[in-house]
Amino acid sequence: MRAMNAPAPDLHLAPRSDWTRAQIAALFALPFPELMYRAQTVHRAHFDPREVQVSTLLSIKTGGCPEDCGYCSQSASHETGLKASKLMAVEAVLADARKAKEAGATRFCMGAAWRSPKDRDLDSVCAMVEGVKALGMETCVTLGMLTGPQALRLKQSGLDYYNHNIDTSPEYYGEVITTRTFQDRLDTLEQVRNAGINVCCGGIVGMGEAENDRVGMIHALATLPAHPESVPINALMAVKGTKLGESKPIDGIDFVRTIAVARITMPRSMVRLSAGRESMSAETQALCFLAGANSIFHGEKLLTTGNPAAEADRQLFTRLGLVPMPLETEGTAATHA
Ligand code: SAM
Ligand code: DTB
Ligand code: SF4
Repeated sequence: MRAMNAPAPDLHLAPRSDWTRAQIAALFALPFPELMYRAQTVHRAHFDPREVQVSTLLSIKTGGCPEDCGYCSQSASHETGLKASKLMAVEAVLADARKAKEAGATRFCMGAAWRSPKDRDLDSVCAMVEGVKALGMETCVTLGMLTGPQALRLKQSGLDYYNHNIDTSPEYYGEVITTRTFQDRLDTLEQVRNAGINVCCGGIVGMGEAENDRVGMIHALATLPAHPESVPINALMAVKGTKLGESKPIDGIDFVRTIAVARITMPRSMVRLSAGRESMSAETQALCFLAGANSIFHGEKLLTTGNPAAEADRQLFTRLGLVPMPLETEGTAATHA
């Protein structure tokens, strides 16, 4: 065993896209102290470990989705008791964005339960993006599959980020979703990247996947032609009535390991501790930040499910000595070398 204060071998502080599955599996298998040490070393090479970027989510079009994603409360294939609604009016969205800004968010993320947007709907979404930008916030939308021209329209309206998750490993994907393929996801990600929009892409753990699927998921993300600027790691919100509604919660340490491996393999990306914080202890969240997570969703609702109360997050930041990441610092590390 090397001396405790010797530098860890095999640490790649600069981004690389040639990770092998074996290398990623080896990271998952590291003794926890070693994994955390490496994740922190990488994190501190690129970020101030006290800073956490704060985003707020809003569901601008809820429910009635034709896709059959096994985890999702909004799929028309599931009886979850969720009330479907039409696309919100632009002014109502901007009112929510203003509140999010007042509550400290620097990015406003708007989600729609679509397989893909209709061009008419995109007019409204572009107006929302323009309005949120005018408030001085960063913008993110997640609308399902996009064509190249749709991605370009969003870029022209000032969109900063597009969220489109690969969700799980290529092999497990078909167990979770049957109405689209893993390749469909990669195709949209390519359109987003080609349009010059920052990519927000991650996945969900706790869907009954094996550790090898977590390896495959991180491998798929870390070997994209460019790393996503933002990598959300979600713990499944098990919603009654969905195919995965009875799933057993993921073990906290396994969740932290996934965050740490994302941090090590995608050194300059923002790693977001996403869905699942509501039922996580302050201690588990603290471990996630120590493992290199540096972004959260703030606000009492995600899209349709719960998130910690504003006061709980305020206390968490105070207890841990964390500070919201100023807008100016965002993106400085994520810019690809
Ligand atoms: N319909 C679009 C799509 O799927 O691309 C955008 C909205 S969809 C709700 C955005 C992402 O939220 C999904 O890709 C998934 O990763 C995440 N998500 C949805 N339901 C979730 C749940 N119950 N628990 C954790 N993450 C979830
Ligand atoms: C992401 O990766 N997580 C967010 C955001 N991108 C759109 C969504 C989480 C949704 C959790 C379930 C819900 O609230 O419906
Ligand atoms: Fe529809 Fe998105 Fe939910 Fe899948 S995750 S059912 S595409 S809203």
